[in-house]
Amino acid sequence: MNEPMSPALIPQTDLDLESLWMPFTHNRLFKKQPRVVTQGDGMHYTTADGRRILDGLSGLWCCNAGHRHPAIVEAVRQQLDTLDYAPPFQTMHDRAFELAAKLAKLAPEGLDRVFFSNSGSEAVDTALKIALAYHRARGEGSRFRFIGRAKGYHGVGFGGISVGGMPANRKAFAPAMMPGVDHLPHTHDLEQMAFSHGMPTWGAHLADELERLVQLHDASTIAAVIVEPMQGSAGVIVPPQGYLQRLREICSKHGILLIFDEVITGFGRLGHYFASDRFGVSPDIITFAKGVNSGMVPLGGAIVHQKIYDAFMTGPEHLVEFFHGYTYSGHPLACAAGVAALEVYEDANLMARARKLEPVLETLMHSLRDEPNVVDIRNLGLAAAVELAPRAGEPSKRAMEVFHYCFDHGALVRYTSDIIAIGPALIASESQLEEIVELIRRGIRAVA
Ligand code: PXG
Ligand code: PLP
Repeated sequence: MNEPMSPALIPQTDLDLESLWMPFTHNRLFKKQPRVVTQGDGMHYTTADGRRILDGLSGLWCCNAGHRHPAIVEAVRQQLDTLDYAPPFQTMHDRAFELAAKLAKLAPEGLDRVFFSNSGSEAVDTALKIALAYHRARGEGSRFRFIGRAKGYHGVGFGGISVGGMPANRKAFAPAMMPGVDHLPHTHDLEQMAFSHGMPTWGAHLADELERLVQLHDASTIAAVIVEPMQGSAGVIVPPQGYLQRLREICSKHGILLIFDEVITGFGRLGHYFASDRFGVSPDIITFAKGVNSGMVPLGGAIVHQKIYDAFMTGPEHLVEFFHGYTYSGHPLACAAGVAALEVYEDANLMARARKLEPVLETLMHSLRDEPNVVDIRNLGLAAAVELAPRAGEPSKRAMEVFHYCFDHGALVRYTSDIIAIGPALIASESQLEEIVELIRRGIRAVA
């Protein structure tokens, strides 16, 4: 383990920090105590002041093969030497076809048409638009509603924050919320499921709320239900056993599309290429991003069931079927990285590795149970969280201090409200998992 250094160490840097408006960051406090990273290698970052930081979060849930994996780096380098960019509207390049074919092969049966975006937020926008246009193409244009879920995170586009269930992400934009959106309740209940190992046994009945919303709005007005199979951003909220199956049954019964937002859960986070495989539940659309190319170049997209694609493929052949797309839909560098990353996952057997590490991480995380202020511990795959009681009058401060402690002492974790979350890369060693959890333990003790 790294030797502890003095807390709140301010990295020595001559960078001008003022011009950059940082996303989802307390900009003023950050600029007083900057954490600036200049290099990444495998499981580690190096900071501007030369410290090694063990990455407990795969960057931001994305560098699933670790940093600068040589095979992915080489693929991007070769792509740069071959083709920089080609327009995706009315022209296309070879790498996008290659990656789409690979994804179609990996995705659950029937989901075999891929639309590329550059991020998870754009993937969600794409999926919502596909759902609306699909129903319209089939003469069911009355289906305009979306059902999201409390605590859901679906990126930051107007569509994504509307179906999302994070009050803070919606508050300032309330007048611009998409109309016709309702939400399922979330599945997190400290009294019923605190300290569950893996999937909680309580809570499948919460899916029946969907039946109530269908009765309320009438099935003929509902286009799609969108959920993260496991909620990531809200702090690793694991679905109750049987819950996703029930959502699937109710959607199928009423002709409602089911969208799994797998931006975090895809590509190994749960020990499989898709959470759908892990849970044995197939949605109609999967959104992905992040781990698809191990975070090397921005890339996202939607994988849709062939029946959906086919519904668009009507009318004169010379007319555009779907009025949607991005300048960088399937950028060559991003796709080259994607093809290489999928090969790395396969060749190094990283899905199996994640499954093997899961019980190790589970045991380590649950060993934090008796530490001060711990009110819940959750885990599934290579994702885990420890929830702390908030300090009176200072919500999220306790977890923020643990986060700072960990970074100052050599590990990157994530905090959201009073939850510390981790999502290490699939290449992590057991001793690295131990190191991360031990730093969290010391952090929790230090800020108690
Ligand atoms: N859907 C889901 C399920 C996500 O987790 C997005 C969409 C949006 O992706 P982009 O690429 O537009 O950021 C995400 C992103 C966190 C954290 O709280 C999670 C995400 C992003 C940043 C931080 O740990 N998820
Ligand atoms: N704004 C303007 C003025 C544009 O011309 C374009 C694309 O051509 C966009 C936004 C959308 O950009 P992107 O395709 O990168 O999402």
